[in-house]
Order: sequence, then structure tokens, then C-alpha cells
Amino acid sequence: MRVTWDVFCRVIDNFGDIGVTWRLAQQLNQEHGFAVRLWVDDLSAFHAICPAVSTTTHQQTIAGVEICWWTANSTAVSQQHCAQVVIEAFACQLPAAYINLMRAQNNVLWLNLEYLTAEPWAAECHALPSMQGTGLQKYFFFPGFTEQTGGLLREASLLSQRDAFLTSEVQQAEFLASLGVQTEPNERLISLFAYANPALPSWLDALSSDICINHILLLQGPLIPILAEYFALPELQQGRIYQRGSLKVQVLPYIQQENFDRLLWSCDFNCVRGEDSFVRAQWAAKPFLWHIYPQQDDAHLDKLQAFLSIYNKELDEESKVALESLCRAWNTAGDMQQAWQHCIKYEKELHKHAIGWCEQQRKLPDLATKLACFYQDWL
Ligand code: TRH
Repeated sequence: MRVTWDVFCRVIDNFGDIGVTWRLAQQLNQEHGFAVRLWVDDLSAFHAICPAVSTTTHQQTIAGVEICWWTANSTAVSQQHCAQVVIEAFACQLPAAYINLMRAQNNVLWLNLEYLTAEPWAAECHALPSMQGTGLQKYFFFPGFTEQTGGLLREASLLSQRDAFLTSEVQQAEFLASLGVQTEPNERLISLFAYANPALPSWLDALSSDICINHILLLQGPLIPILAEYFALPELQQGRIYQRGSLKVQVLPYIQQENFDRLLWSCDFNCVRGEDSFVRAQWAAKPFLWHIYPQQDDAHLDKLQAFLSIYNKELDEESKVALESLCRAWNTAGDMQQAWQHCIKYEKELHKHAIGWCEQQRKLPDLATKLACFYQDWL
């Protein structure tokens, strides 16, 4: 009998919650042989990144994972048996009826998968149990960048797939053509995925007065109206190229999550956000700029600094200062024009560094493997 895992996901906003849990569910099934159910309360967000998902079906199986629609008034959860391992993603709060099933079963491993942070306290809290009012224990599982944390999501074949893709010009050209993208020699290809960002226009000014062409591939999201305003247009059409000086902008459609990596691999520079795309940019091993999810009281700025402190450790002083200024400008509505012009001088160093960081991180066990080992040890 296969060990059963239930992963619960509430889509708070955006795609990160489903993005992370969907990758994790597939990996637990495909690489570790577990029978995995993924409970999701919002199938439309899921459908946007995985078009095979039907938004009206209560139970469906995709890529070996049973997907269950978790609705507020649905009794589906309470009618089912509970799994041997239960992952509550990002403190999404399990239904009371399900917790009762866990109590009745009496030998269930209950884990809360936390948000990713490089702050040192994550390692201190990782894998700690906490007694719940119900008498059950819940363990806190922190993804992270060190041996002392729960690792990062990384499929076993991800980096070999990346390397094969990058050595095949045909594959790269076919992939970009499938998105309607044609590139000219010597263009800098930039993916752009971020929250509404007041620093964007000053960066666009810098890109438009550059000596090389900067071709932005703009992902779906709140930057589209900001770009439309920049070009003084009511809206931007998908696929069309908008140009100002050395800046070219092209809006992409939603990309299937499995192709999201190919997009990052194809670009020379990636702007990512949140949690999942942020991690994927690190596996792409290209220079990147992170727009961190904004939190109250600017708590995210500590999180940003904690990451930069470990990411930049091996970077030479000049590139480090330049990259940190750029990241701060991007995340604090600063002047991107100056910060970019300075930082891009170190493009080669930053690329080399991104490769080194990726090599360093790949030596650590990935999140799904760490979870599977944790379960084995718990038994
Ligand atoms: O969407 P996000 O902003 O998610 C955020 C963060 O996870 C944040 O920490 C959390 O608190 C908040 O959600 C609720 O960014 P993130 O994490 O990069 O997730 C985006 C996912 O969407 C990622 O898996 C890539 C995927 N995606 C596609 O597959 N295709 C697309 O076209 C787009 C735009 C996104």
C-alpha cells in the first residue's frame, strides 16, 4: 500500500500558494511514490497555471495527483478518510471535521509548510512540534537555503532538463516561437513578473536609453496597466511589440507552470516575485531581481536583506553593492535608473555568481526529499 498524503492549499491571492503546493504534490507522487491528494479552494487560479484543471470538477486526477475542490460549504472533506501525512500549506487552517478524523486515526503526521525565508530564525524553528488544543501535534516545516532547514523545491531532473534546453538552440527558438516571441541577435531578453511597482517607470527609462536593445517579456499581472500608461495607451495587446528607444515590451499570455522554467532559462535577466518564481529564478542560474511580497510594517525588507546577505556572500564587493542598491530601489520605490545603469556593468559577474549559487544550492536535499525523510524518521 502506498503511503497517503493530503496537501491542503488556500489561495489567498496570486499564484504562489497553488504554485508551490502543485509542484510539491507532483513531486511527492512522481519521485517518492506517495498517493497524493491536493485540496484547493480556488480552481480558477490553478487553471491559469495548469489549463488541464477543470474549474467545475470536484475530483480530478492530473499527473498522478488527485485534485479535490475544497469549498467552504462542501462536505467532501469530512466524508473522506484522512491521509497518513497531512500538509497544511502556509497555515491555511484545516477543516474541523478533518482534524476530528486525524484524532480518530491517531497516527497521522501533521505538518505546517511555512513560507520561505532566509532569516536565521527559520532554521531555529524548523521541524519543531507544537501541541494543538485537540491533543494532536503539528510540526512546523520551513523551506530554506541551508542544511538546517527544509530545502527548496527542486525536481530531480530539473537542472539536467535546463542544461539540455540551453544547449539546443532549436528547442529555445521553438519555445519562444510558441509564445509568439522572436528575438534579434544581441538583444537582452528580460522576463518581467512583479507586483504593482512604482519603481518601474524609472527602470523603463534606463532600459530605453541603453546601448543595447532590452526586450521585456511581460507576464500577466498588475504591471500591464503601468506599462500601458508608460506608452500612453489605454491598454496593451498580447503579442504586439511596443518600443521606445532601446526598449521593446511584449505582453505574454498565461504560461503553463511547466513552461515557466523554460521562460526563465531563455532570458538573460529575470524579474520574479513572491516565493515560487523567486526559487525558480535561482535554478535558472541567471541574474535576477526579486520583488518580494510586501508585508505590514515593512517586515519584508528584513526578509529581503536576510536573503541578500546569504546570496551575496561570495560575490565581489563592487557587484554586491550594485546588486543590493538595485534590489532596494526595486522594493522601496527608489530610483531604478541610476541603480540599473550601475548594476548592469556587473552583468557578467552577476551571471557567474548566479551559476555558482545554483551549484551550491543543488548540493542540498530538496524540499520533497526532506519531507519524505522527515516522515521516515517520524515513523
Ligand atoms: O503569485 P505570487 O505573487 O505568489 C505569492 C507568494 O507566494 C507570496 O509569498 C504569498 O504570500 C502570496 O502568493 C499569497 O508569486 P510566486 O510565488 O512566484 O508564484 C507565482 C506562480 O505562478 C509560480 O508558480 C509561477 C506561476 N505562473 C505561471 O506558471 N505562469 C504564468 O503565466 C504566471 C504569471 C505565473
